[in-house]
Amino acid sequence: AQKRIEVAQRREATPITALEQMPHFMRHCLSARDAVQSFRSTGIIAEFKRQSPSKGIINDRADVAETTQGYVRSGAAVLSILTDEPFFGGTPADLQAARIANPETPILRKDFIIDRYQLLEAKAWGADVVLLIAACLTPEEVAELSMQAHDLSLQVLLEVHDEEELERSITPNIDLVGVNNRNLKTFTTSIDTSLRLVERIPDTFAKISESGLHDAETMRTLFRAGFDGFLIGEAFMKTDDPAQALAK
Ligand code: IGP
Repeated sequence: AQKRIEVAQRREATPITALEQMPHFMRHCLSARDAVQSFRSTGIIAEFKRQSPSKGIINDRADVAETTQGYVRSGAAVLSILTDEPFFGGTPADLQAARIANPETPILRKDFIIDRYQLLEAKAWGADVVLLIAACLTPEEVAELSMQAHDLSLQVLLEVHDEEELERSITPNIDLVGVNNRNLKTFTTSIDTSLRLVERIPDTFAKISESGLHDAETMRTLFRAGFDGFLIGEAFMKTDDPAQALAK
């Protein structure tokens, strides 16, 4: 409900015709899916995240351009930029700054997407792929939004937490399926969620394990289980120098 109000306010300030005039709107999108699946890829989707509901402030000093360039230099395949302000302290300006700083890396708009207007924003700000969270959307909404995303040449990452969400939400217009290891009720993370669900994700989609990932050994386990990509935020952002964190 809060998102609905937020979207309505932004639509009031910036109508669709204005979004369509923005410089990145006509830009050719990069493939996040190819970036994680290609032979030499690290599969790492590195996230810029200042704060979260579960951890509070993680890092409120890091510069988005410097941090994301550091991620890319150290091998990130894709960047994930939070644009949700109320819960995660992200902004549209963060995404636009990351885009300008990293012209050749696919970027995920990380937000709670509930409306086609947000897809147009993602396109205008320079994103290549959007997150759709199964827990927040009906199967019909997932189908509709993913079709609209594809019409704009944006790829779609569908996030699921369990078998039920996966089975009800899967539609052909999805490119990547992410299993969130974080339990939304307790905020604890367990990679068992990923290991349990991976076999149920059809091979037509890239497979991403999300949240609570900290070490290379865990990523090797997930890779062997069939995952192509790993979404990592806090492990990088909580260090003194997030730009260097992935290199270590
Ligand atoms: C990153 P972590 O534990 O490495 O910081 O997790 C990412 O998976 C997490 O930020 C996330 C998220 C989300 C944030 C996953 N799904 C949906 C906001 C909305």
